[in-house]
Amino acid sequence: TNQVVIISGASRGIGKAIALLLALQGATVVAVSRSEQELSDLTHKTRGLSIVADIADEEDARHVVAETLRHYGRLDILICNAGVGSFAELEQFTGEEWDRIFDTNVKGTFLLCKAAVPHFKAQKRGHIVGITSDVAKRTFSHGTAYGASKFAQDAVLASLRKEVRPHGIKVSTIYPGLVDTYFNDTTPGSPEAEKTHLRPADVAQAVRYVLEAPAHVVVDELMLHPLTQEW
Ligand code: NJP
Repeated sequence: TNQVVIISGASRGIGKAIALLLALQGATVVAVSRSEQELSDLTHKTRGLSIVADIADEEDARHVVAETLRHYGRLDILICNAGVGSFAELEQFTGEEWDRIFDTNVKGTFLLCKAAVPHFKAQKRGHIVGITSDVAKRTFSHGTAYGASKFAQDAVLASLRKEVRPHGIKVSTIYPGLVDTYFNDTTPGSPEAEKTHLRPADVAQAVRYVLEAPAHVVVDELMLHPLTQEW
């Protein structure tokens, strides 16, 4: 269908796979990230709109929603996917790195939702999909900053779900295990990762599933793992 969907972190990895799948299905994709070149390569394929923005910046986040509405006159779906992570023992972490992770994963999700929700409320309809992580539900060593940010991002989305349900707005949270992307400066496509990780397209299929639920159904949570992953 011709639904208009904003996808943060669409320049690569999971966000890009979501953008390609939804565009293939007829959605109008608004791709958001900080890197212009990758976005324009993608927009070439999706024939949608790309907006260069840092979702941790309030003005940028507002601009993403305003520009989408100005360009298409509608917004149906917001996918909060952009995220960053790095992993180390607690005492190795700097305060700056902590802030970078929380600003992107937690504040970025909050700011995009804050920008989109008034529009969704006015039309009494809308769907927010958050890509969090299975580590929003478990702890692991070297994950003090990233794990805590994903618990917090999950709590933002879970609170919001209760807040906006009376307005006809759905909030779905997806919890993937390991995914073969550029996350944490890795390079996808190794034969090893093929055995141990989900592909970005697997997560995109999960997004498609939650979006295809009938109007009276909301998929609150969906967790998926590679069969090989012990968690
Ligand atoms: O990572 P990657 P993934 N403003 O690095 C963008 C979660 N997750 O696809 O801005 C706007 O390939 C960045 O673009 P750029 C993870 O926590 C992953 O794996 O140009 N955009 C790029 O498009 C995250 O929430 C795994 O640098 C910003 C994208 O985000 C989500 O999946 C496991 C931005 C990141 O692409 C997607 O990550 C899991 C900003 N401030 C959950 N900062 C996994 N990979 O194993 C970054 O459980 N971006």
